[in-house]
Amino acid sequence: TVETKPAQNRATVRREAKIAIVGSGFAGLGMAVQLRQRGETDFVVLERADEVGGTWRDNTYPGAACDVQSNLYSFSFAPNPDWPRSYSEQPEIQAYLENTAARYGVYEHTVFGADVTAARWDDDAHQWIVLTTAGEFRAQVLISAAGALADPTYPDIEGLRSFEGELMHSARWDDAVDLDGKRVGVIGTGASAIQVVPAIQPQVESIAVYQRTAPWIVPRSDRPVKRSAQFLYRHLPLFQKAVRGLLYVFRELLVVGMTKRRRLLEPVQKVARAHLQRQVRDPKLRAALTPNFTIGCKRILISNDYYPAVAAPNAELVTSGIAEVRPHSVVTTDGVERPTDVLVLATGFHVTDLPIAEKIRGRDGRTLAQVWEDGMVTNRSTTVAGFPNMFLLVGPNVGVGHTSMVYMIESQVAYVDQALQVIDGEGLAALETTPEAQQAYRELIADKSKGTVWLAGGCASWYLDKHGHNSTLWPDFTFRFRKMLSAFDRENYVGVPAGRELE
Ligand code: N01
Repeated sequence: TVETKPAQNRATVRREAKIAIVGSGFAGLGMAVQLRQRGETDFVVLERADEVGGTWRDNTYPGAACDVQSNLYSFSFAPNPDWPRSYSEQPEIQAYLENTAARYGVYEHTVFGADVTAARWDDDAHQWIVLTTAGEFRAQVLISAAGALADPTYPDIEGLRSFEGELMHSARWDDAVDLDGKRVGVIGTGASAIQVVPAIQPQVESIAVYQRTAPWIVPRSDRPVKRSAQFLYRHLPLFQKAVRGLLYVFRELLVVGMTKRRRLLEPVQKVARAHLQRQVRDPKLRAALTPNFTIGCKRILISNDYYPAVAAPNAELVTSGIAEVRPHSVVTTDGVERPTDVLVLATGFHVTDLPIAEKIRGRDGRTLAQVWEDGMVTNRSTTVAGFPNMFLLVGPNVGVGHTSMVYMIESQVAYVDQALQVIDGEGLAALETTPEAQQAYRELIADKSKGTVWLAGGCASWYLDKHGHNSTLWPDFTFRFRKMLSAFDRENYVGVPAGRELE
């Protein structure tokens, strides 16, 4: 057995459990709660950090907030009537996740400081052997909820390692770094950068924003939630449910433009263009901030304060590429050297090259990453042939750029839970999907992705893998994803009764 976090829970967790869940972000928590609700308690949650929360725990940079309204970006089983703003900031979301974990008894299953270093399927014992920094665990079922926005990418820029000022990735913010009066450089202009730049710009002496590709930005309609609304949410849960439903439907309409009729994105692009026009007066700066691809090809960003921050007297938008980083400066390809005290890398995450995929080895000894060399293949985004009793949450083609990931996570959790009940109900030692089901799903994704703005919008993004395939996004309405996962497709799986080998 191993002690769980002393401050939060008093339990001990067995090193051999029926189910091991990797990660305790939205996906891991959602899965753990589902198991508890069904009365399944023989599981362990392996968490590398010292708190639950996943990417919301890790992204503490100033200005970190969600760009999906909280009424939608929350668990359906745990509506929160007390969200203070329509779009919550990181501390509120993190507090919500910690509360949820406490309320539903997840802490007592969680081992903190357990970073998975390797996991391998033992075909004789029909078990996963999971090696972590907190020792070895064994489980019949492995559920990876490690997430896609878990491991930051550090750009391959010459001299970056030689930088002697403060260097931090947006996803690994260090509060101890004092920004007052400092010359700051921010590399990247994605969702993270456009939040951190306005949050720190008033405080620093100067800020240089290194932009490789200008993003599309639309206005953010954020406001405090009125007390009357909170009152209604608390006493009339159906009202909050209705608001959630409306938000869901409204956002879902965007999918039509992204996947089927790109012309429907034109009004959205117009709104973004007008937003830029209104907020940036200088024509030269405006031109530099104007994207050169169709809106939606990359994630559409929302902000009211990014453009004003970049247009501020102490800010500079740098569009020349970075040639090298020196110990105290950044040099661009036009030969300009900018003295820099603090360098912020808002350069994103390993999404199409998931680090966890290098650690999990299936029946034939190959890692998921090796099996996925030609592209990430799965059955219904959740299971992989050759990896018995393994389930992926927030794996390939589950991402959504327009709506709440929590909806997708809950769809997957329900599917995995059904699979677990099949394993129990049929007394199986192992359950594994077929290569044929995988191939069919691959074709379905390729077919649905054809002509989408992500492939045809004229941009490069992390939505596509190195082969140019959409391996991250669900290319259709999200209710279709839910429908697809609503019933476990038993016919696409081979079950191994206890005591037998998989053919
Ligand atoms: O990362 P990104 P992010 N030299 O990969 C640039 C979620 N999220 O952390 O566009 C120079 O989107 C890169 O340039 P380019 C959300 O799903 C959500 O911002 O590739 N620049 C780009 O500008 C989001 O999509 C919220 O040309 C380099 C930036 O770095 C995802 O997280 C908030 C470079 C990376 O953008 C990731 O967003 C924050 C280099 N070598 C994040 N390498 C919500 O509100 C990279 N770049 C919910």
